[in-house]
Amino acid sequence: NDLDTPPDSDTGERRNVPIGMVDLPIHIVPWPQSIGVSAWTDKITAFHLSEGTSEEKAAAAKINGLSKRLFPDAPFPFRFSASANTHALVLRHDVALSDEAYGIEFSDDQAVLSYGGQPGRDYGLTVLAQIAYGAYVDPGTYRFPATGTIADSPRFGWRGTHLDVSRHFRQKNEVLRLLDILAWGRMNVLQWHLTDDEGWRLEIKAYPELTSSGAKRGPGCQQVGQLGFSSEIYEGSYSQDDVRDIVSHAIDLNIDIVPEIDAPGHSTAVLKTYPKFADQAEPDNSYHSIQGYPNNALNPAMDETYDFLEKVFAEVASLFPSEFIHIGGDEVDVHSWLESPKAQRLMSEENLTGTLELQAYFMGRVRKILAKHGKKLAGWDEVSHGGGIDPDGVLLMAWQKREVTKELIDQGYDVISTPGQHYYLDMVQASGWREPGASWAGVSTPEASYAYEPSDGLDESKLNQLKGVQACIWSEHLTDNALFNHMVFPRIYAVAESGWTSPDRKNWQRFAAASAIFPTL
Ligand code: TNX
Repeated sequence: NDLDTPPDSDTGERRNVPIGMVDLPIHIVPWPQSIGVSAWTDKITAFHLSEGTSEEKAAAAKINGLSKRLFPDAPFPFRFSASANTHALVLRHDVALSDEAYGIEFSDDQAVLSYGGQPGRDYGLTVLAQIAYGAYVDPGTYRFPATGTIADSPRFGWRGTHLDVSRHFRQKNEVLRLLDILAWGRMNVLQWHLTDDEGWRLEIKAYPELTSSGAKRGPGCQQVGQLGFSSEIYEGSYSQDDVRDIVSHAIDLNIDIVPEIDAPGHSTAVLKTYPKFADQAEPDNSYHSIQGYPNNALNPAMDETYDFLEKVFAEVASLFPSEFIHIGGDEVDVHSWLESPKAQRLMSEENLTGTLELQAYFMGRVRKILAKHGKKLAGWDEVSHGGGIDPDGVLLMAWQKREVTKELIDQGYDVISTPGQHYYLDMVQASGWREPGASWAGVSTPEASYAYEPSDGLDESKLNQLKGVQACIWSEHLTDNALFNHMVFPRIYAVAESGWTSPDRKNWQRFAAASAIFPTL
């Protein structure tokens, strides 16, 4: 008796619904791979952990904290309780389940939650909290399935969100809250876009001016460009202590933070802060990036470039425990190198036939720097241009259009699907002058984002190279939290559900109704 299927429309029969009550919804996002519920409990106020290890009790307290932080205004926050006389919750570690898998068996007086590892345990508890917040009856009471089963594990191992904090900065507490929001949707990666033309946001001890100067724009500051013309100084950055706090919160919530240092392009903040990293022979103003910044790329033929990156990546690698560091690689205006004698010399020494090949040469060298620190390279799809690099262990984000996913997979790369047309949360959601956002990739309605299937058109035999999906929060347009919320919800959870739930189990109406339990920033 699956809740996917509506009640029988001939008889209008509902499943064991108490007289006088409408059928209760179940809001779970993302929707489980298997769920069947046939009866509901009477009102209950909390789950009592009747048995459990100290880790299990701590996990329940953690999910209490998560839902309390997400919904501070809920008058009676749902909780897992230590006191007796409530519905019992039994936790069971099950070695047969994978790390992220969990299952729940509901019966009249208890629920048994089996889990593979810490993520599965936390996901199961989160799902119970979601059921409570979705089936809120009257102040302080909830109903739960009294007979039913959930068996669940994710479709993809990478269910990511990318956050651009360069164009518009997000305070530390907002980043912490975004991690809570991801955890609520069982997402497990934050790609943190820490640097761009408009500001460098991460403290680097070897180059303190990157933040003391490179994180500022406005009157009297160096950076100019599309966001550089405000009448006040705009600034913001994270100290390394801030980062440690954020990383530890993420680990607690089973989220991997993948830092992104965007190179060689999108580097105005670096080049204006440290003019010595710019090739003085390049013309000042002849070439512009797509966002209008003149010559904003680090020069791949200068030793200074690699010295700089060595020191930066050494610090980044020590701050973030992630397997990958994302090095950007997008939208490089390679033409400025045409006028650099150093670049020309290197190209002839290395037999490089063009500037895109020079870009690929740069990627290969950066990859070696990362490897020294035990990190693998992730980048945008342009890392594959100009001949690309050896795809072994390289993860690329396919952003430009759907076909790119297939092209990269055919070249041997592991790929995350993040198409601008569907997964860029800065795209407008409707046409019309009042709808905020960018539109270079078209209109991206929440329903279209939800419907996008990342594996369409891929060879069956290569599906294992599609590692997951990612929502991208580019922030040129996100000037305040109201805009952030308007653009991010519900599309972020549309991507979360595509990352978790099998395509045949998705249902837009059911998903849209669950927005009653979506938080905001
Ligand atoms: C393209 S996607 C960019 C970003 C912009 C975004 C705006 C990508 C790798 N680069 O620099 O913020 O479009 O939608």
